[in-house]
Amino acid sequence: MQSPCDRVLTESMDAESERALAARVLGGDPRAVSRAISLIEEGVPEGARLVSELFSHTGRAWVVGVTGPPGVGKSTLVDRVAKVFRTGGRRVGIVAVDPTSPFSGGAVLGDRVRMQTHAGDDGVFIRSMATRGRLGGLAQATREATLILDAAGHDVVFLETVGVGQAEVDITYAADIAVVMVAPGFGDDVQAIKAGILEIADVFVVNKADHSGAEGTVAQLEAMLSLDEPSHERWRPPIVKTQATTGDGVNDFVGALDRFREYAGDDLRYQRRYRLEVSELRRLLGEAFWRHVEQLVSPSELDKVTAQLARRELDPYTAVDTIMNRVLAERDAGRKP
Ligand SMILES: Nc1nc2c(ncn2[C@@H]2O[C@H](COP(=O)(O)OP(=O)(O)OP(=O)(O)O)[C@@H](O)[C@H]2O)c(=O)[nH]1
Ligand SMILES: [Mg+2]
Repeated sequence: MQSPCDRVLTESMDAESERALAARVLGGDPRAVSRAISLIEEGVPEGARLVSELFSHTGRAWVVGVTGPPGVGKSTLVDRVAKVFRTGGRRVGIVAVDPTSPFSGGAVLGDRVRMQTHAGDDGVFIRSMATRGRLGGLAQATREATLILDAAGHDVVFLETVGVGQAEVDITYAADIAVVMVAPGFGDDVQAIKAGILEIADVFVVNKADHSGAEGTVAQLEAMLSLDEPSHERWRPPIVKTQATTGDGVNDFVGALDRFREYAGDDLRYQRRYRLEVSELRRLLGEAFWRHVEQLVSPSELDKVTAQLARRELDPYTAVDTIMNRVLAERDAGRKP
């Protein structure tokens, strides 16, 4: 058994190793970055403390969200762009998210191939993340992984994610710029992703330009864009054609990113970050409140309320009021001397 003295010693050692890890992240050490992201994925308090410690060192990286259907060529394109940025001396972080697979098997395998492409280059950090069954948790983990890469001095961070426009998997909200990728031969994908797509895309990429039908896909997108009310006051999302496998069009794509960055300036970037922080704050407060509920209200009591809801003996709003009042009453009782 630990004596109180031992415990203090262990805690301070832990705090010390956490500080050491934070320092190594700030120094750009890839192994420390990897460890930090694992802590975040595991959802352990050390991860949260690390984010707290590093947060003031973030905000410099340019975060590029790349989203599109499976197999459209996201990873291939991001690798190409990473190479262009590396030539310019910029450090690149890549977070690939696979919300469809609970194990991220495919993504991990893909990453091995990608690691080889950038083997020996410490300026490129690649990491896959899986849902582990919690979609909300994924968005949080992705956002926090981005913060770690930012703190570690990556100039550009790519967030690669499958799917478009589904709020629950939409991690582009954590991005400074949202890229939507499509390709010919993906059936009705342009139609399928229509809902919500125009609001989020800053740049469209039509990849696999070598396939016949690329022009048709571009035309479809153009038609969609001209029909829609301009959601961006001055910025009309460009449509860039690429062939990621050969690198054709990649410089145009980089050019489009640069132009948007110039257009967005500090103002739009700030607005998006503000919007992100609003939802982050709500989410964290919600989680903190829920932890509070779990501490104060027993599982059997929560069960009882849930059963009442299921049997329609109670409505959800009254249920929330009841639990809120329980929490507030417990808090007040705790305050009494
Ligand atoms: N012909 C052709 N094939 C391409 C092109 N870009 C990518 N591919 C191929 O398409 C396949 C999928 O590419 P990825 O880059 O893995 O696609 P992804 O969107 O990252 O896929 P997921 O991560 O599984 O959603 C690979 O076999 C690529 O080589 C292209 O421009 N033309
Ligand atoms: Mg991929």
